[in-house]
Amino acid sequence: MVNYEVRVPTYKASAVSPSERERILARPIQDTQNIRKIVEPIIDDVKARGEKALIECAAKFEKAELKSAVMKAPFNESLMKVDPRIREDIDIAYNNIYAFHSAQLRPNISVETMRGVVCQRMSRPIERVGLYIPGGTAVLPSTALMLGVPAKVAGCPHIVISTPVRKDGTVAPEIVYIAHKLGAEQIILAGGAQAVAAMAYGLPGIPKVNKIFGPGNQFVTAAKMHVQNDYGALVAIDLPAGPSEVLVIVDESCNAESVALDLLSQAEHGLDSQIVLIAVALTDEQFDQVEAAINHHALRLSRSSIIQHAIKKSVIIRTDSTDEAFEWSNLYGPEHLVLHLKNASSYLPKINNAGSVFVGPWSPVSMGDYASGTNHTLPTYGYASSYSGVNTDSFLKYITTQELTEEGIQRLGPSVIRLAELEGLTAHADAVRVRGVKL
Ligand code: HSO
Ligand code: ZN
Repeated sequence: MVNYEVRVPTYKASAVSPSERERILARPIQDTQNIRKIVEPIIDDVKARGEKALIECAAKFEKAELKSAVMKAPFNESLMKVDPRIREDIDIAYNNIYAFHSAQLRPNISVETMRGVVCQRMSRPIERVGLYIPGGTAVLPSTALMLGVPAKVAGCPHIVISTPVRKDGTVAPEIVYIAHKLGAEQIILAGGAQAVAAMAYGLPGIPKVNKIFGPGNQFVTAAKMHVQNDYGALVAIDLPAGPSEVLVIVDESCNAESVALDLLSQAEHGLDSQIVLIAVALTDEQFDQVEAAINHHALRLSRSSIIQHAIKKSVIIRTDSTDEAFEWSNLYGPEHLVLHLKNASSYLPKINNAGSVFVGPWSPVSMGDYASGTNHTLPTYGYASSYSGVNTDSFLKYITTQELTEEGIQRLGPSVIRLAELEGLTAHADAVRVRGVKL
């Protein structure tokens, strides 16, 4: 056996009891108590002092001096000078994301549930949406696309973006270009909890938003949870986003290099990213090849130190069958699930819990992260068992309507009167009786 410098803890599925499975797959525990203690005073400060507080935060956290913490559209051309090739790439990604998210729009529905009783459902865009674009260890214009394009598709009339500035006080020109393409009205120059607070409570000239979207570090997530629970803010959030993660299932058909890089592409996101590899019936020789590739690339890549840290909390499971592999995968509920399996698409029916699935050897997560058309804002931390990733519906509300004819109320009214009286709600019953319905 080779002595690798980067070693991911490896288990044989057959030697693991069901209760141990959960322990092995546990995500690192997050210390939410302490984070809340840091985040809440920041939120209160932004709520009380608005832009002044944001300017101070930029000095403290981004080490940037700002005169104003808001950029209003139309954004100056000089702020969106993007390499023409990159501009084209952004446009290609934009169009693919647009196409996939437009196809998600659903027609209004109308159903005559009984003769004379017509129920309808119509959608309306959320009026004001706030999109958080993280800065931190990587600038993420792709996230601006992933949040902004579905907002556009849904028809949201007011889009606000919030993103931390770089040290020189500017925003990456790619983000400004995308904000311009989306028709965003303002860019709030703030990151972290302060950005969330600014969007939730508004600033002079910028009304509060109705829903906040976007991934971020633990402070951003804690702030989103906080404002969501504040009746004063009356603001919704997309989903509780956490560190990136990927689970890759491989069989003997896999290419070791591709597998290694699919894993490491998510490990490079952050120190707390997690990767899981499930190897189905590999020979020791094949398995060693995969491990060697992980080791080789983990040491070679530009974000090697982040990767090596993330890998420590990651696991490899060796199973005998694909059925077992999918049991593990469904238990984990990965944000990204990659299938390096022969006839990969035939396994889709076995998947119950996953944010987004990457099927077969030609579908690395990177494609979905940037440009294929699916969204990259996905449930992490096991939330894939109950949440969907961001999609066009995330930017819409549905309103139901009903219209009854006189015949309709005569037919259905007696049942409603009896049900209302059963509940002791006589005004409900009388609202039907007064219209001439008799039992
Ligand atoms: N994989 C990330 C999204 C992203 N990747 C942005 C590259 N840029 C979500 O977990
Ligand atoms: Zn990614």
